Amino acid sequence: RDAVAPFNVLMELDKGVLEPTDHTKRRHLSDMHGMYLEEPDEAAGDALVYTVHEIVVPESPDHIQCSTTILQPGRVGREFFMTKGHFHEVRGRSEVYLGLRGEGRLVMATEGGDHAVEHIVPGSVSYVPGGWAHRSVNIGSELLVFFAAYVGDAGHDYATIEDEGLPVLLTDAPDGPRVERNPRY
Ligand code: M6P
Ligand code: ZN
Repeated sequence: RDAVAPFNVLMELDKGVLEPTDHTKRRHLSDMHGMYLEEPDEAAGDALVYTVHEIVVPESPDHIQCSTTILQPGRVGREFFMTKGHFHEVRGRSEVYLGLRGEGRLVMATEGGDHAVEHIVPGSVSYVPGGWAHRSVNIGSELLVFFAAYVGDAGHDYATIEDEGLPVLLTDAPDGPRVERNPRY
């Protein structure tokens, strides 16, 4: 068993910042090349899309990985800013999301092509069962902040959804956010 002593981390609820944080990853538009239907405007430069603060614990099923994600508001073409999205390498591993700030959607899909879309709002608790890829989308005009916890050895498989994406897209339509079929899927 990996020995980890009990510890506390303090989260700034509206910013998602963990203090202390062990590890921070930042994803810019250039990290998401080809994931949006359209290419970003040159004027957007290499904008920051999201930041993930992680609490690092051993990658074993005895542990629970925890992270906060801060998604910037924005669009590429008609699609809202989103995370890359992934399956778990160990497919059966589940995950829980707790919404803290802003308004988003959690898009989930199985390898068989089933999909589900849930709301992320302050206080929402979303359960992502094993076998469902998951991607979060900021449909609002402010930051989207949420906390995630998942089984320690889950791992991230980005490759499976990298080329075709998920069955549906979240787009900014005149009457509000719209769930559209993904023509590339
Ligand atoms: C959540 C969790 C993390 C994930 C992050 C960003 O915090 O699901 O495991 O890394 O969102 O999503 P992605 O890894 O798909 O870019
Ligand atoms: Zn995950």
